[in-house]
Amino acid sequence: MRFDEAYSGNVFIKSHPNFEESQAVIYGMPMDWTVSYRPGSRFGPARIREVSIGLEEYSPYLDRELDEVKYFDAGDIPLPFGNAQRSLDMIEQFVDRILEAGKFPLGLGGEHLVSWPVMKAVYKKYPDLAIIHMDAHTDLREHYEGEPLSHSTPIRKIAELIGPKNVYSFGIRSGMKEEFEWAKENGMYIAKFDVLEPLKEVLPTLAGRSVYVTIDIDVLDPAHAPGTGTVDAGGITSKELLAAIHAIARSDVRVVGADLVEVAPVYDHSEQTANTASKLVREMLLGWVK
Ligand SMILES: [Mn+2]
Repeated sequence: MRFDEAYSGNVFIKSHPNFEESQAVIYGMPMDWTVSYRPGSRFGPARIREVSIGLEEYSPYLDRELDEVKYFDAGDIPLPFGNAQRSLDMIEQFVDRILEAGKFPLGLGGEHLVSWPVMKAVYKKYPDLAIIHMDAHTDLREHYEGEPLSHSTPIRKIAELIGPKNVYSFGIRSGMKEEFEWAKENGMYIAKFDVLEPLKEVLPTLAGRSVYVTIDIDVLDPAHAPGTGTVDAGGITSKELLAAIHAIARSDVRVVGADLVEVAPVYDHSEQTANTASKLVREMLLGWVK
């Protein structure tokens, strides 16, 4: 948790050395201790930073360069291994501090449960909040094998906090029958299988709203992002996910924070997942930090 001085270690390309002068803060949440399948996403944030050196600084999609956005890389939050509740509390306090300073939080996971305390913190500041969630999985379970702190529960938790009608999920292709039924009964929006076309329909209805965007890298097909814990066939292409980021950037919603989670380098033998993730982060910075 480094706010006051430039960090000389592994940082995202072109990070600004000064917290106070920055518009956005990149931070890692290296937690993977509640995953139901393969662990390893605790190493995601560091790998995304390392491969970011291979990025161009210019986005031909947005005609913008990284120099035009000031973002500070705060490093990884030093989370206590194995203690999910304390980790979540630390993440919430950390994000509170970023929001108090008036900056845009851009978090890197880590398993998807890390998004729950972030969204909670963002909701405290922006009561008109809506969530845009891109994922292969519903993440709407109440618990997993009796454990409510699980990476399959964060969307259920935020839906119960802010109201299910304020949560919009895209690209969903995996979950229990009961999760889909719960969403339907409670008026929560779920776009199955696709992201871009349904997103284009939803965005005008969210015009003027504060929106937090949480992206699970496994919304991508395993062919595009094999380096993740819970792969699921039948996903979207990286081209569609980039177009979705740009559609949000060009819409009238006010993006107030975002995260990208579940990159797990140990399964990422070609490094294509980390490289894709770092490009997604560049486009999120250039498109959403204004
Ligand atoms: Mn997922």
